[in-house]
Amino acid sequence: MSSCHKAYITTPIYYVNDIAHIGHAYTTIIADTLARYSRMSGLDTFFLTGTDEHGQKIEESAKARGKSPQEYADEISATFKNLWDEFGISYDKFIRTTDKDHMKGVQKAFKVMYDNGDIYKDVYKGHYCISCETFFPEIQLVDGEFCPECGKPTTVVEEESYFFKLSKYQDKLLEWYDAHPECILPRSKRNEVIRFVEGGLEDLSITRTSFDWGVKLPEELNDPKHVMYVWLDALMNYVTALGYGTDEAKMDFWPARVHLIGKDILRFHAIYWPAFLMSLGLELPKHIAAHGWWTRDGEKMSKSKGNVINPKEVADAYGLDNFRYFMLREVPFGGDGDFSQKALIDRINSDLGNDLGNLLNRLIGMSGKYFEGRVDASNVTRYYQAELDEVEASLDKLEPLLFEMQIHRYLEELWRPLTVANRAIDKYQPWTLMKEGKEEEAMALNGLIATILAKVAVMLYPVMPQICPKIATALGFTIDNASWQKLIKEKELIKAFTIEKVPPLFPRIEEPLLEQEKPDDTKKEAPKAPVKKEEKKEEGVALIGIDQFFQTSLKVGTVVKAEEVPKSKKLLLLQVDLGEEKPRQIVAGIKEWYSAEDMLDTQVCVVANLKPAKLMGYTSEGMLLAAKDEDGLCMIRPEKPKKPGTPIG
Ligand code: ME8
Repeated sequence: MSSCHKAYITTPIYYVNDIAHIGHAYTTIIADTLARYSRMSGLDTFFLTGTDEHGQKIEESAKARGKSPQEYADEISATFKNLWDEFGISYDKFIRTTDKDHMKGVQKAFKVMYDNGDIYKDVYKGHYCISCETFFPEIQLVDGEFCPECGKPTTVVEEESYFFKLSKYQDKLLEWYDAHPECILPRSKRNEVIRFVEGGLEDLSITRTSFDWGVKLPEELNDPKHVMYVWLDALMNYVTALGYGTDEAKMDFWPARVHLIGKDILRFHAIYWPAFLMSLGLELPKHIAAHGWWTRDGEKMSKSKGNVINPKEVADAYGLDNFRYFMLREVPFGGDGDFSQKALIDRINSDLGNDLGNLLNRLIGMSGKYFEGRVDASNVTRYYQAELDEVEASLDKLEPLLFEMQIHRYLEELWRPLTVANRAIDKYQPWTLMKEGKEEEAMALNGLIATILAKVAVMLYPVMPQICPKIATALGFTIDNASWQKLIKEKELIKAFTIEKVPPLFPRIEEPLLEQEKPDDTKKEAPKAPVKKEEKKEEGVALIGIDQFFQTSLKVGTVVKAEEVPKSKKLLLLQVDLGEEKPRQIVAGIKEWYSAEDMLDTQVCVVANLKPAKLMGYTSEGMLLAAKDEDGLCMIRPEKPKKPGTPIG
């Protein structure tokens, strides 16, 4: 049985009736993050993913394409595996339910449950939804016919079937939920499950005779016309992957530390699966963690709308690690999330570019300018103990947050040390320290910043496994169990090193990099009611949705340099600080009303996500907001001074 030094982490196994989309990538990336953290922290880790290949749905999809189910499953399973390989997903095993060992294990499990008296034969009469691969009692159907989950028509099934005595486990399940408040995460989901089980459990039909594409019953039962219900087959993957029923050497990883799933399949994992395990006499998983649903720009994704997000396209366009960070940071685990390019770009430019990338650049700049690239943290505790304490207090909170699946809070908390670092530079000003001859103090500040960056890089590594090693290299160390031990567990400072310059890790992104997909014309939406003219226009201006408004990035900036554009009557050339790595150059047509001197050191409002344009040979990277009437033009400015880069909206 699994000791506390082992961590077994699983994703659902994905149906091979479709290719991977953002939802599959999300589950897999969370699991990968947990697995990477487990390994880095020295746990013996086993990370499982794979594909679910049997059942009526797959049989029908294959038929529709003129392929055998096996051929079809081979093809689609490979697309999942290839994508995870391209994404560097660190799985230890990719299981397929058509694997021989898996099928043997499922047969063994069936036999054990049968011998325990938990399986009996009867006739199943009822409704089946092929799309959800789920039986529904008549009472749950919508209008007596349609699936309550997906809305598709169900088929009436009346066939001989083996049943699993689920009802027998009702009380034991309730005891388990009660004794283990964290068995289902987030905890609110556990209450839903408890209410469902308290409502009464019916025995579960676990074999079918009306199609063929599934695992046969154990030979001893001598009943060849039955195949196993696809969910029984699929759930067993979590133990057959460890060798259950064949070579059981890896069974010491059981029970799973966490089964990661989407909320759509919680009932199978939180009710059927523990009941099967009880029947098999196996321990129950430590956690079943159900995440929410991704939509796109506020809408459900579907092929007919043409708005399904291809994770590879997003990762190729925006960077895999940026995509990973976005998905994990944007949505509280368990809640639904909306994918929009604007939200992704904001996370990259703000959290990653401004807070993290910029800090590394500041460190490289300071060390280069004052110390020929040297960084030495020996005197940090002498000058900056308060800052260190604040950083360590945040870092101490991280590990529990991760395994409670509060991954967004993990990342939020991990950003606090970056704020401490950025604030320390602004407060202690290395340039002033150097001017005042306080070289030791300035070097200690350098050491503080490097130490913070190193610790953040270690803890961010599981989420951003490509970029964090680059940060570590610049800081002269490698991310592994030893550095995690020293920097995180033992709270050590970074060893003295000479910094390496790195190209900017998070180049600013000004506009969406992916084209919006067009709806599929073959499946036109129902015509919408015509919009009345007065609803559409206001004073001749087309009305826009709030989403369109938020596509404009408006920010407060401070003019740090202003000069005239030679030979131009209208243009001033401004450098405007927007809180970014370097000021933006903005060419403004305001010279008739403002001189360069008028503008210097004033605050302005800037449209920050315009495509750069050239005016009189100068690139302009933004536009100032101003109001103009017959009396002339005036700038729009914040009423009180605001930090450069403060968003307006
Ligand atoms: O259910 N948002 O496989 P599946 C978030 N084979 N996650 C999503 C999503 C979305 N829009 N769409 C899918 C099955 N997912 C079974 C599982 S396990 C023993 C058998 C994710 O291919 C989410 O994790 O339909 C969901 O649970 C999983 O994909 C379902 O994948």
